[in-house]
Amino acid sequence: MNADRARPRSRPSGSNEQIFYGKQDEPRAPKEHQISYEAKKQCIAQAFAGQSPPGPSTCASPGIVTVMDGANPALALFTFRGEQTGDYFGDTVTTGDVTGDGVPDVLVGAYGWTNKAGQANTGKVAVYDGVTGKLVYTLEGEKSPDNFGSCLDASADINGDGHNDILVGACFADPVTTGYVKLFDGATGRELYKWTGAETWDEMGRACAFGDVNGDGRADIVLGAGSSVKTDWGGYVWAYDGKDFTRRLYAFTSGASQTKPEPNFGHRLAVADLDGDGYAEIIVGAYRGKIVRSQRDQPATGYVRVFNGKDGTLRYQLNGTTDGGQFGIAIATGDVDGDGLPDVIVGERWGSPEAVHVYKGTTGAEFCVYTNPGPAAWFGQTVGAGDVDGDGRANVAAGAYQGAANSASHGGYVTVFTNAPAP
Ligand SMILES: [Ca+2]
Ligand SMILES: [Ca+2]
Ligand SMILES: [Ca+2]
Ligand SMILES: [Ca+2]
Repeated sequence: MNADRARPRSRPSGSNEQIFYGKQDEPRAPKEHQISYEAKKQCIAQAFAGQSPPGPSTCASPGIVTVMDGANPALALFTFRGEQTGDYFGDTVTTGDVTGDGVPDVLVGAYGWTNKAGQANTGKVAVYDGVTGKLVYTLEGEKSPDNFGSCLDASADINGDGHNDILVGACFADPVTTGYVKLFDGATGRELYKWTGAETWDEMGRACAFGDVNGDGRADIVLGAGSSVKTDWGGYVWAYDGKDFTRRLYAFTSGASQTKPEPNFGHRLAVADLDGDGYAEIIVGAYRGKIVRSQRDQPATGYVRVFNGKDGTLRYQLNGTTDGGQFGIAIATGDVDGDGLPDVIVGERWGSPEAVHVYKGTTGAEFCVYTNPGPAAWFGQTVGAGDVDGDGRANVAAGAYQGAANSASHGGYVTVFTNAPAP
């Protein structure tokens, strides 16, 4: 990461926004070529330290989202700002062509947002035009403490009108953090459907994603409830048909009922067709999961399970390396090795070392790992993938939410890695 070596080149005045660009680092290892740049973290949210739900905010300012040019990390395309101190604006971000002009738009969640009636943590999502950066519209939670915006996806056009549609979670919605996920029509912002958690404490809406699970050509909806006490202590994941929102295709649980600590199965998820058979796989993170289930003395390294889209069977399981490492706190997919099929990228933010692992999507074989050799930074708190250099292979991005204690900025940063030679 070399956050310590990063140096400021650009410091916009009039705000506490500071963008730092690191110098091009020498490769330290064959798999760790990197283009590094660092963004000042606006908000150290102690309440959102991983095990804790988003709670009373300790942020010093509204959140900020900066959109960087993938080809030129020195160029900020847009900067979007939250409205309120502690609104958690930017804690969830996604892109999708909601306006229908062919250019992806930017969606930013602010689950700590207080509505006009003064209800704290109602939450909202802002949709910005990807061409102009102008606000298109906002979606709002119903009431306190919905935490509307806890998950976000706009990667699919579910009703086929040429506008991508939007999934938004509200994981702490009453009664008692039952939670819900809503589907909105991207063209109009109108609510199309609402899925509510099965029971209290489920936290439905910790995660949500589109993907064509049943292979009929239309995206389906996958929902993560990161907690639970009745159905299964450890959380669950539901997949619903994109043509019939009432038809459940699959339900997955951790199988570790009543085992403490709860594994938080479904706290994160991703959906992608890893083997190219036309059925999207469901990739579920359980960041406090135990490798050997139901045994209390087993270390909670966290794990990720990959379920086959075609029949719902477990394809493979990926395991963390460190007790308490929170492997699975972040998941993304992208074709990193260039074989034309998506690979699986998993963050292990509290591992020894903090790491981001990359696995071949078809087999689950690890072929690349990025680690943080520096001070604790929560490297792997977020992960992403996209081809920023145009070579046809996805580049891996890793967020280090806490930054490094002795970093020049003492804030979080994001590193985008160049690809290693194809394995
Ligand atoms: Ca649509
Ligand atoms: Ca489908
Ligand atoms: Ca598949
Ligand atoms: Ca691949």
